[in-house]
Amino acid sequence: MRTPTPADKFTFGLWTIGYNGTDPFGGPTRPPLDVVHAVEKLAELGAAGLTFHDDDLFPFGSSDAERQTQIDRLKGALADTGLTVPMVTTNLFSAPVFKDGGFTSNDRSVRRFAIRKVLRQIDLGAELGAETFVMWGGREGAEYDSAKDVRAALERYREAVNFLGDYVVEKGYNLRFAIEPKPNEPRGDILLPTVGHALAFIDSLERPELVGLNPEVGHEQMAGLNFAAGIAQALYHGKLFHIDLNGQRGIKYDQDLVFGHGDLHNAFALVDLLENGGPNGGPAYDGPRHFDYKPSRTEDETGVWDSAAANMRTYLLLKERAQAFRADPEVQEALEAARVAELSQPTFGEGETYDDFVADRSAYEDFDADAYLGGHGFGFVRLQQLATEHLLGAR
Ligand code: ASC
Ligand code: MN
Ligand code: MN
Ligand code: MN
Repeated sequence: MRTPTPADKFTFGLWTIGYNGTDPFGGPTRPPLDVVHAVEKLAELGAAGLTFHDDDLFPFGSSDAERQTQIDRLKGALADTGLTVPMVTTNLFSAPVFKDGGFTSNDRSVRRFAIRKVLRQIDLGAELGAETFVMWGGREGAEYDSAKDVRAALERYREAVNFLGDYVVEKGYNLRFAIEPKPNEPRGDILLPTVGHALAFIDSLERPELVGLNPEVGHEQMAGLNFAAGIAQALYHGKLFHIDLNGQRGIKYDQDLVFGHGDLHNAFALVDLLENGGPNGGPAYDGPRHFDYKPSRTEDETGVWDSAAANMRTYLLLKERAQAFRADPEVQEALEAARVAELSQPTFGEGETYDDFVADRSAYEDFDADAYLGGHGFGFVRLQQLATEHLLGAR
């Protein structure tokens, strides 16, 4: 159970294992990683798939022939290993042309170029069998309030996503879009900064059913938010189309650590939610478990593959721990005492009218609200300590 297999649906971005260590203060600490080698190593480690930005596979500015050579090399490696490509995405953030964004650049010709670049990658994704197209708008934002009309930018974002929706429908592609929120970095402020902002935006689209979310652990945590709670809300709205797993330690730059190498308690709650549907069960998540992490620039190639394996092993360990937690009779009793299941019970009785409700003296006149001073403890701390002991392998 601790050895990953393709049935676990673990996938990796080519840019993750391929990260060469460049940061704002230093250049590469590792040589480039070839895609064929990457696919072979991932298959060996038990992963199910690879994802990529267009520019990860063929550098920005490649000729059509150079692009095709790389696509063919990737296809060969996929055929040899059985790895799949369940998701692709477009790089609208690295090239100088995107310095003020892609879909929302103030420069209209850049916006038109960005959408053409996306169409090419959508075609390639569909050809490779991808079912999800991620949109991380890292450069869609601003540093200066005076320089960006946010309402106009959202309208241009909307125009672009509506256009792309029409495109996949007309082409008959089996592809849905997943927006990836991030609060900041590389822009001072990024549009659609959190899961909540993106959900509201999706509601405004012409084909909302085609668009969902790809939340990333560290991105929500950079905004000080509870990632597992955000994922629960995304599931509640039927919008968890994809997920980026990694680790982050608090509100600082985007660390992209190995999954679990950050807020381990929240990672435990997340895996319990994805695998078991959370505290009261319920629909779980069926899609790829995608890692968007960066092997630290201190690591050599051995460290790259060790860190890739660490993501999967930590996920599987947490899955095992969550199962043990659920199966523990003392946990079941503590859940009962904490009345966790009672929250699934509707607040009103079936067919209860306004008149019935107001006539129910037990709801108000005879209700003893004073008894809650010093009584009616929920025992949430005891429950959380049991979770902690399972997490630590102490039970
Ligand atoms: C993505 C994605 C991100 C960014 C980042 C690029 O597609 O999910 O978080 O690009 O990893 O460095
Ligand atoms: Mn990140
Ligand atoms: Mn990501
Ligand atoms: Mn990232």
